[in-house]
Amino acid sequence: MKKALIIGAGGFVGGYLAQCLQDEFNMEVYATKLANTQTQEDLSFIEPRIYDLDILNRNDIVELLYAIRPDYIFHLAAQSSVSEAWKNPALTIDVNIKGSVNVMDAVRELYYKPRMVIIGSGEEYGHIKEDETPIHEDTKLRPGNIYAATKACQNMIGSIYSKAYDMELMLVRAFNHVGPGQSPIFVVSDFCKQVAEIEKGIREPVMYVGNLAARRDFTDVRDVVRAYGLLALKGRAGETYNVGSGNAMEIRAVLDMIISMSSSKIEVRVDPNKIRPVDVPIIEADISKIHEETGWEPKIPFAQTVREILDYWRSRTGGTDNE
Ligand code: A2R
Repeated sequence: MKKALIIGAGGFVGGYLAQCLQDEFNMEVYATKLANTQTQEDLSFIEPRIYDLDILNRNDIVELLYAIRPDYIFHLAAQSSVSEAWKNPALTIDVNIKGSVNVMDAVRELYYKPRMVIIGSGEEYGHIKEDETPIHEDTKLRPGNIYAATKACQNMIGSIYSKAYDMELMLVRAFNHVGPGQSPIFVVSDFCKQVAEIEKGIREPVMYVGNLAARRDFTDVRDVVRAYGLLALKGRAGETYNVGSGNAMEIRAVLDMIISMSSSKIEVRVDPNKIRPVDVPIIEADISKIHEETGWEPKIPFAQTVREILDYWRSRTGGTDNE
């Protein structure tokens, strides 16, 4: 059985990826998380193969790689929030750039060549011109925020490591992924949580929203992790692959869909705190490259994902049920 190591599995995507690699790709899954933090998804099904690891400590990465000797490595560890990156740019640069270099460099030191998938972001493209949509992997990068700049840098260094050291690194630009369990700092989860709280009567029937005109490309996290597995098996070294739905949705339409799934009467109000300093009007992926090379395409309809996220928050929200 092939061994897969997920670095940074304590977050939203890690649990889904672990489940997918085990069930759909028949791999023995190992995972790392930050010490003293609760994992967001239940990882108990891979116990005891869960290790504490801070990617800022290069030597700890080397030690762990020698102990496990994984065939595949999935690098998810990151400061993954755009808004947090505005508040804490230095930490974001440390984790997303220095930390990622530590991981690549530790892998370079191994006596064999594991295949590694490094997760970047659709945000790397930044200020996209209208005639560049949907965005192909070769489009010029114009990152519009700190998080995006760190992920663009990770991608460039990954591409250099792959060529310079003949490493099997596949570089992903993941567009917005959503699903049950995602933190409410992300827009779809935020909206669904607010609706669930309104339904239970623990919040006034008003939704607080940011910029509703932005258009984003949303994919169910379970489709996203399947793409990562396929790239580990079939991706070409040094290549960058978009992973998204190929379909940008206006945030206003997402909000309307979520509100239409509730019987509560809800007013919408703009909260200036939810508007980011710089926003990118449209982000939509061209997913033809990953489709042609691995056969991947998203399968789960967006409305199904939204309903599951809404039900997730309904099941976790207390109060008087008004529905
Ligand atoms: O900050 P925490 O406690 O949530 O931990 C995050 C972890 N992490 C680290 N792991 C090792 N060493 C570090 N210095 C370090 N700093 C943070 O990486 C978290 O458990 C994990 C990333 O998970 P999420 O933030 O939930 O991101 P998600 O949604 O799972 O996305 C995975 C990847 C990331 O590279 C995103 O930037 C990309 O997909 O979209």
